[in-house]
Amino acid sequence: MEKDPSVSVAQICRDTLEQNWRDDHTIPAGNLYPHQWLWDSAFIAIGLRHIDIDRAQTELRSLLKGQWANGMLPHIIFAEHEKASRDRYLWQAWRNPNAPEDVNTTGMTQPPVLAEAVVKIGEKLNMKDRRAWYLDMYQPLVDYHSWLYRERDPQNDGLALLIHPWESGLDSSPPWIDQLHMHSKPWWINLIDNRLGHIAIRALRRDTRHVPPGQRMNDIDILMYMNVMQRLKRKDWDIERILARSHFAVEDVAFNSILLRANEHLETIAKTVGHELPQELQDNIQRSKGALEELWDTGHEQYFSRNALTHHAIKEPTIATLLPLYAGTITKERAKQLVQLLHDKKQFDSPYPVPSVPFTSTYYNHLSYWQGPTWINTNWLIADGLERYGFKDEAKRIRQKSVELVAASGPYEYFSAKDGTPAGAKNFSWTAALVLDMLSEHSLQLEN
Ligand code: 9WN
Repeated sequence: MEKDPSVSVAQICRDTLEQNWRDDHTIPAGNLYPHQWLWDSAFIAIGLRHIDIDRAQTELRSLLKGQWANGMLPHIIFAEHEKASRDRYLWQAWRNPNAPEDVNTTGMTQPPVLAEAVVKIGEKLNMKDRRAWYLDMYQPLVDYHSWLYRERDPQNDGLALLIHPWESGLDSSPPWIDQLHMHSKPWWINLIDNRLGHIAIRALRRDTRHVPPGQRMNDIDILMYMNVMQRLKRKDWDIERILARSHFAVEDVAFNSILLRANEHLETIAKTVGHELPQELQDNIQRSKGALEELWDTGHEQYFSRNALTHHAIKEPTIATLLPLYAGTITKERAKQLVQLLHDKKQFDSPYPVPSVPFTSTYYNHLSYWQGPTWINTNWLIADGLERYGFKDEAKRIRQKSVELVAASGPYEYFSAKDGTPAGAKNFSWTAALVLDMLSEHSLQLEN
């Protein structure tokens, strides 16, 4: 009998998740990412539910340990072992009175995929267990979404703002690099942008010890990211003080698309447990439903993130323009326009869709982090959105190609959209988890 190739894909994915499991959560990848990340855990739980539902629930419950008193879910919960002490100290979240006392976290968030993961797990449970599960997660989610609007939408325009590119999850995406160079370039950067300076920065970097430097952010950009982080820390992670004199805040298309979908899931959760969402949150959710339209650019016919303070569009095309498909709040007409971009060979159509920036972008580089390669999490989100808008063939192709990438090379962090070359971290958890989900949910003929 011919060997079914999917047997090994699914098994490799399960092995990766096993290998990266730590007590009550899954790290994204050994060496490079030794802590727990917020949106990683949500994606990971979506895959884990096919292997072990208790473990999937534990993965999400463990995120709540890091929740701040004001409702924020931090982007990282730091490992407690000795080797992680440098990272804990670098962030000093304890400077803010809202930070939890018994765990160490960062002072910023990441895309709110949590409600999606909660619902996806709920779908696997009988009604009694589902209600109990949703009840457990309901208040933390309400607190988190309320915080997002209270602290991150000070202008009440229905779009949450981000204060650091790491919050977007698409760290080195061009709009962020653009804003960084425009508004947050310290005077001393040019002085150290030379050979010796680079040698010094490289010696301090841990990531490039594990991944070829050309596949990560460049030395100067990463230093500038660290510099912004230090500035936020000096304001004790206090949003009022941060925004009082900042020019560096972005209303990010991808983040807000994810928030819109998460709101819908939160409404489902509330309905299932028979609770009314707080009135203020209901109003905010309502107001944000049409807000993505503010980010549509007629002329370029796509969505752009914008500077949250000036409201100027940041006209750097990226994969984020496709995420409103996932939000589900745009018109069918808009969805069709986005699908055209997906079919355009100069933009996003590629042998291994979907590249993180279009081929026409001046930033495009096939192996460079969020500036070209295909990532499985954005594929998962886009395919989910396409399917709900009725573009089933497009959704299927993206999933099929994602699985093929992992079948050929293993669950890497990202892949060249042109030739499938694997890049970034090996044995990357969300790649493994989401491919398992694609195999289990979408009869791709590769399931074992
Ligand atoms: C910083 C863990 C995280 C992902 C992000 C990805 C990358 C971190 C880094 O890894 O970011 O948060 O060190 O570059 O960009 O999306 O959550 O997998």
